Amino acid sequence: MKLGFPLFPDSGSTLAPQVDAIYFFGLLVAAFFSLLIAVSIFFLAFKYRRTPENLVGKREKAGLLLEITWSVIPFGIMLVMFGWGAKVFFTAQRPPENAVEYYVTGKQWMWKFQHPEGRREINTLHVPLGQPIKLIMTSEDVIHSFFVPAFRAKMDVLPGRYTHYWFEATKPGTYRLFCAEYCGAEHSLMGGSIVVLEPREYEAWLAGEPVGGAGLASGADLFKAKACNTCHRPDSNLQGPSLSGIFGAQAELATGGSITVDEDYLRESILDPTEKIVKGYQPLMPTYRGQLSEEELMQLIIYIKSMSEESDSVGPEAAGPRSGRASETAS
Ligand code: HEC
Ligand SMILES: [Cu+2]
Repeated sequence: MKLGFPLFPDSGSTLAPQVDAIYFFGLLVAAFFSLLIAVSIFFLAFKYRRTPENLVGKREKAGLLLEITWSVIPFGIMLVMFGWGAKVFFTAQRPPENAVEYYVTGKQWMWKFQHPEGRREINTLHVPLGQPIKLIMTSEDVIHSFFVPAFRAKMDVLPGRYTHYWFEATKPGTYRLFCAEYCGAEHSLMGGSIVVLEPREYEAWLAGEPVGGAGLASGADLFKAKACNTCHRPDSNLQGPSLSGIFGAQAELATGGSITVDEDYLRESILDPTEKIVKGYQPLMPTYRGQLSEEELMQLIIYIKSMSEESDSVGPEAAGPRSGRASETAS
């Protein structure tokens, strides 16, 4: 469909054709019924126009069969739209298992990115082709929204919690990124681009970039600088529980019950340590609210997650036995 002007945004992700298909289906149904109704109005108005001067209207009995037909058919079409829409929605909301995690911080008025290998970028994100990519996103200040029209996906970026976005790019190229939530004076300038590279080119690009970024300490450094290690040695239970292998596992709480350790739980544990106390421990941990930027918090969370990965490779014993915690990865 070449019209000389962009009727449709470029299509660049595995999700795009699915979203377009359901969009066109909706459009087709709407166009068909609009036409049917418009034509019927004119046809019936003409057919039943008053010919003899003294003709008056008479009431028609409603036909039951007709009533049922024009209720059941639209209902069926709506159900198709609902079922199909739900399927595409779930696909869009659930990152595939093998997705690689990238981190995004929105800030008035820029996007900051961090690669899994630690590379950092502002307003431009390089990603490899054909690899599902999961973005873990938060905001330093107000609500932003991450929107790449070519990927047909959009997700709000909220202060104080993490939201997720995923895509798998289907062709190399540069795709525009927009902030889709009015966020202040320079909202319209808060954009950027996603650069999709062939996997080999991506490797070459990565190799040429320095790890880490100016002025931002790594999670491991922050863990020492903020004295987390005085209570949480990675390999032992001192005053605080060992953090090795906790990500994705269940945390047993002093109040009873348990909770899956995810990014939001780690965030809360650091900013509001007294909110959920780990079973068997005293509420000794000081709050770090106001002492860490969103980006620093993210570095700490990435670091704690990486401890989990290490413990996966050496086995649960090497990471220290954890009382009262059932790791999903430990067999
Ligand atoms: C004074 C000692 C102390 C310091 C310093 C400390 N913590 Fe803690 N931390 C604890 C204790 C005790 C607990 C368990 C009780 C609780 O849940 O508050 C805990 C719990 C946690 C948990 C929840 C763990 C779980 O198993 O569910 C996380 C995550 C955590 N701390 C991270 C950190 C980070 C990151 C830092 C540094 C920025 C830090 N802590 C600094 C003592 C400390
Ligand atoms: Cu914004």
